[in-house]
Formats: sequence, C-alpha cells, structure tokens
Amino acid sequence: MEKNTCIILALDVPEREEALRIAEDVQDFVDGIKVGYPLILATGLGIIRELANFAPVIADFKVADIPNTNRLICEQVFEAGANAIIVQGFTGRDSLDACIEVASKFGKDVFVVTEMSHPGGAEFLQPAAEIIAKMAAEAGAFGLVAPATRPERVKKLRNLIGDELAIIAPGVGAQGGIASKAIFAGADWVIVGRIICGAESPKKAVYEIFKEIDTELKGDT
Ligand code: NUP
Repeated sequence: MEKNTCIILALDVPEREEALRIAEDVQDFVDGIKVGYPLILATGLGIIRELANFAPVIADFKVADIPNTNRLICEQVFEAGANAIIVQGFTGRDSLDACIEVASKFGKDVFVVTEMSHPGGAEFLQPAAEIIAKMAAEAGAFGLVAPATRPERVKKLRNLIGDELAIIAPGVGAQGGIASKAIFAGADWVIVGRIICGAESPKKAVYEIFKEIDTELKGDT
C-alpha cells in the first residue's frame, strides 16, 4: 500500500451497489479500502476483487482463533484478492504466526490489533497493547492497528516499535478522533468510515480529511 493521502476508507455499508459507488467516487483520494463483516456478510467475498480495481483492499476480520482456523481464514481472504488482513494479537504468538505464514506465502500483509478505539478498548486490550505490539514486531507483522481516539497511545506504541511497523489508526470522525493528531502521533494512515460513507459527497468528505491533515501538519513543521 503506497502512502499518498494517508487515508484508508472503512467501507461499512451492507450493500454491493452502494459500496462500489462510494469506492469509485473516492478511489483517487484514498490509499486503501478496508472491508469487514458488514459488507462481506451481505455480499460475499467476491466483493473484494471488485473493490481491488479501485484500491488495495484490507480485510478487517479481526481473526482470533487457533492457528489452524486462522490459516484457513487467511487463505480464503488472500485467494479472494485482499492485499492485507487484520488479525487479533491476544490469541497468542502461534495464532499470529499462522496468519503471517499464509500472508508471506501470498506476498501479502498482516496488521495486528493492539488496543481498540472505542471506550471498551481501554478495558481489557489497553493493558496488553504494548506486549501485543512487541509480539507483532517480533513475528514479522507488517503493521499495527492503534486508536486514533487516543493519539497518546499511538505515540506510545510508535515509540515502542520504532519505524519497523506501519500503524493504521481508526476512530476518526464518528468516534471523535482527529486525523492530523493521529498522524502526528505516529500513525501512517487513518481509517475513516461513517463520515465518508454517510456523506452526500464521499469524495468531498475525504478531501476535507486530507485538507485537515495537510494544513495541521504543515502548521506543525
Ligand atoms: O480499534 C478499532 N476500531 C475501529 O473502529 C479497530 C477497527 N478495525 N475499527 C474499524 O474501523 C471499525 O470496525 C470500522 O470499520 C472502522 C471505523 O469506522 P468509523 O468509526 O470511522 O465509522
């Protein structure tokens, strides 16, 4: 995934035509498209290949099972044309290794969730986030998922892992996070869903986020 706009679209709409319409509209302004259960359960895995025509696709299945089941899930997702998969780290090193093994066979990437962006993410995941991040780095993951709603946590995780791993940060807009703050804290990309998908003009909504990042980061240098 190339870093141009630093924005990944979270395409959480449960309808194929709408998903394709939004993807086409914003394709020039996002670096990737993240799909998850809402869209895949509604339309099937085949939508991944259709969306891959617009941008690299990240499959957000938060894979969290025993190694063998993780392996079977990852194989299907990469065979369907995804560029990367999001997996949980709390299931342990062997489960993560299984995902990374399949990803490397396909030449694709694994992102590991550290702590989640919603308030509940601070309950059980936050205390484990740093060990999970270290494990992800040791296991050879491509990147981490860290909360744009808590830029100070993004910064902490970035300091911990150095520049070795990418960080993608959800929680901008609808969950209260601000894109430039997450990027400034060390995220490579922000993940944005509802404020783009629910906008009258998704393209304009993405552009507003891009402008906010650009203006704020220029102001900080
Ligand atoms: O910690 C996480 N927070 C989060 O919101 C990990 C995620 N994968 N997500 C996903 O990011 C969430 O499932 C949704 O697809 C997207 C954020 O969407 P929105 O809040 O911008 O609408």
